[in-house]
Amino acid sequence: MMWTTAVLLLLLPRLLHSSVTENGKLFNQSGEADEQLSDAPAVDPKRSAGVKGRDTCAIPCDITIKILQDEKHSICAQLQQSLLVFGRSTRKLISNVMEEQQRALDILSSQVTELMTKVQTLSSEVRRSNTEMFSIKPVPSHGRDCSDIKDNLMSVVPKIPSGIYIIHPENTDSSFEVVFCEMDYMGGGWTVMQRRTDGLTDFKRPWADYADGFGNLAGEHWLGLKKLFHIVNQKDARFQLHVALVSADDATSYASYDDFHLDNETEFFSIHLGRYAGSAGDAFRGYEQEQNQDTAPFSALDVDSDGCNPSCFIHNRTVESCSSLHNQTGWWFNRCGLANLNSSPEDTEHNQTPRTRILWDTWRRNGIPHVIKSVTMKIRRIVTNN
Ligand SMILES: [Ca+2]
Repeated sequence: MMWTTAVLLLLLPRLLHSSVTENGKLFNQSGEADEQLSDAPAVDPKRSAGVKGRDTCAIPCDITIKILQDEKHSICAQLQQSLLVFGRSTRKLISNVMEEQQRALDILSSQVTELMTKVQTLSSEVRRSNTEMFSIKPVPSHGRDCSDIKDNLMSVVPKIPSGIYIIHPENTDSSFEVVFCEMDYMGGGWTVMQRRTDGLTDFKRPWADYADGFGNLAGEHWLGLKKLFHIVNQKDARFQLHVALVSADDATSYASYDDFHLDNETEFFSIHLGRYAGSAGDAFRGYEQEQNQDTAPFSALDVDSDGCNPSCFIHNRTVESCSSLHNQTGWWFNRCGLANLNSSPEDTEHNQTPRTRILWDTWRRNGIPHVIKSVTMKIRRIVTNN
């Protein structure tokens, strides 16, 4: 390769200066005929200038021509040989470059293949995790209540979160209901029917609101008597009621009833309670028969079934409406009674009567009822043999 290039470099100036024609004439680059190299006798310009018309060749012209022709043929042969060598070298060079490029392409191709494999693996991983998510997503909307949702999800997810779920109780033609499910408290599966914590939700409501429900499911709310009726009156289902109380000084207590159901709206959603258990006392039944709120119908400010008809005498006061006495809230009043969990956590209006506050009279310390700052009422299915 190196010597070929050297020969070419030696020959190139000469080749560029002139080219050889078939008839033995030499042409310069512009194509003009060089008379000195024609078949005519060679003439030395200096000599011909002095001796005009005389043959001035030192060597006979035919010999000079022969030498030049030989030289020409030799140059042509060398040129052809050089071109051949150059061609072969060029082909080899190109071949080497192409082989190198091919190798680089092969490496790139294998890298692309490897990346594609990784992408496919990742895609299948994503598809698999999506499938797993979708497989549990519809389950929460196929429970009849929070206990049913818990039972359905238990085999699918290790920990069921508390939160807002869609339920569809049996024997209802209504649309799906939204409820808050407590899945952490005492084994979970609780459907929250009432929560009172900060007093930010107004519980001074008419009958229609207590029938349909109001408030914020994630915070303070009343689920609604109609929804509650549908949940607790499902076929082959029995529910327990749990009342969880927190006092102003952060003491906790509870009252539990092993059966809880309601009559329908024509019976004013009368409450029915089973056996009591707990630490807060049975305020629903109170100390005396006339304080017993079990089987009492629900009353509100505009629907009065409170047992004070026309009036009761309570704490040296004549009372016509227990709802009015209890901060215009709704409840299962019976001659007002000793329990009303819908009153306010705080006495925001500085009313001096304790009946404007959350009332659970049987939870006492040193004979004095606790000041209650928050309460949650929740229900859960009781496992039966039916
Ligand atoms: Ca009344």
